[in-house]
Amino acid sequence: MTIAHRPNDLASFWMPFTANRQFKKAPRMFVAADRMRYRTDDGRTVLDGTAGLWCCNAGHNRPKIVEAIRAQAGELDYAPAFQMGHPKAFEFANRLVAMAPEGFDHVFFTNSGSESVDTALKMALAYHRMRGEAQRTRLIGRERGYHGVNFGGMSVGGIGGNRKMFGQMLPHVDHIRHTHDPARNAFTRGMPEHGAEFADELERICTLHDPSTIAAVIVEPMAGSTGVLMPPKGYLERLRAICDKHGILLIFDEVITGFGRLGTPFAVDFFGVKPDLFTVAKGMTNGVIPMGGVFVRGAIHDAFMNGPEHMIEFAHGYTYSGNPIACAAGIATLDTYAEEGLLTRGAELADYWADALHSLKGLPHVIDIRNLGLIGAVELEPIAGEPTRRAFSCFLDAFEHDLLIRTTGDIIALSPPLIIEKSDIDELFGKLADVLKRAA
Ligand code: PXG
Ligand code: PLP
Repeated sequence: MTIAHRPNDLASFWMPFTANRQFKKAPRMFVAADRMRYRTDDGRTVLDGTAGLWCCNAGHNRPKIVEAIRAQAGELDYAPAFQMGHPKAFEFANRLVAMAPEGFDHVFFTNSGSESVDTALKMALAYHRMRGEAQRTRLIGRERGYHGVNFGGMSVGGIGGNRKMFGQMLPHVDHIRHTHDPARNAFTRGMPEHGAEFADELERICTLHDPSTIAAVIVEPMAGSTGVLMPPKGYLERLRAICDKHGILLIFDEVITGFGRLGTPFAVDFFGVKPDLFTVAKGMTNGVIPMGGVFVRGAIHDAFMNGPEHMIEFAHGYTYSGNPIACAAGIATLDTYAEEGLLTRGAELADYWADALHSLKGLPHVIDIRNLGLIGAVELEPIAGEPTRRAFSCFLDAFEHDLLIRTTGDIIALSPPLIIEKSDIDELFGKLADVLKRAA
């Protein structure tokens, strides 16, 4: 194959969530990808330990998806999203609702996880207003939560570094504490035993603000971006019970957990706790075309379907909501998942994955290891006075040794394509063990 030439000027592109100056001094470029592996511009093959950014769940360059995009582009490239329809949007929505947990009868289309979150928050506020509870304007998130980067998601998000530069954000937002408790839970396999009681903080916040002012609580059922925090056993059930008691909507942000990451189609299936709305993106189209969505229970949708029929019920939507090429990619993605059993493959591999991951215990600087489904995290002791440097050095070293990992703070996060084979798992953890042994 031909290798693309390095662009000779990297200055124009202001890269997202990137150390731009470091990158541009020593660029890391992918030029092709197939199944489990990327190809770099210097001709190396790199094992994808992160499914891109938690999104290429069926791996790369999947023929059905590629073909669907080509065909759709040649047939109907774009149709107006407002007041007009096209068949693929309805077909994709039907397919999604058919595979969603029972009761989620409708899906609203967006173009990213961030847009999905802001859409879900707006739905929650509007829903209460429709029902005559316009005083429910408060939104509750959680420390260390990640809900994207738009103003709504950032406001309910709880990662300090993502918030501190951007002023006041939304008013009337509060946060419950995060669930990380290494003193009691370090090196737990699967869900931690301790910490269900952290959910009770929601009750305290309800008392403080008056629960009848709270519209919704939003959490990631498994917190990904902050460095992979599994919900303690019983925790999500308690959140659900407190929300029910006070008439508060519960939103799960399934942007990472959706589409097979935990070995079930959705985290709702895995944990057996049902929110009122849940957000998706990423794996919805295998990451190939930007797309996201919000799944909604029938009763919430129906509350909007009042008033004169010629009136728009929900004043919200994006130019690219339900874009035809995105929908075609999404349908082909669901076909690929179904044909290859990928949405439950994580469950088959979870034990093998967990064994390999936890074998890293005892290597230098490793202070915690966490796993669930096909997700893994290795938490490293930070270098004194230089947080994030150790993990970032591991990321660079892994890349030089043909392995793509992701780091956040001093945590290494792993989330491979769900097509991963046992031999790939061996290779991944063999390489990662070497990285950790070399780590300063
Ligand atoms: N909610 C959750 C739970 C997410 O994980 C978003 C919303 C925002 O999605 P968009 O599509 O707007 O990026 C996310 C995204 C990482 C990483 O390495 C995680 C995300 C994005 C990029 C990197 O942890 N999560
Ligand atoms: N800004 C302007 C000036 C617009 O006209 C629009 C959409 O029409 C937007 C922002 C929103 O763009 P999008 O629908 O892609 O989110």
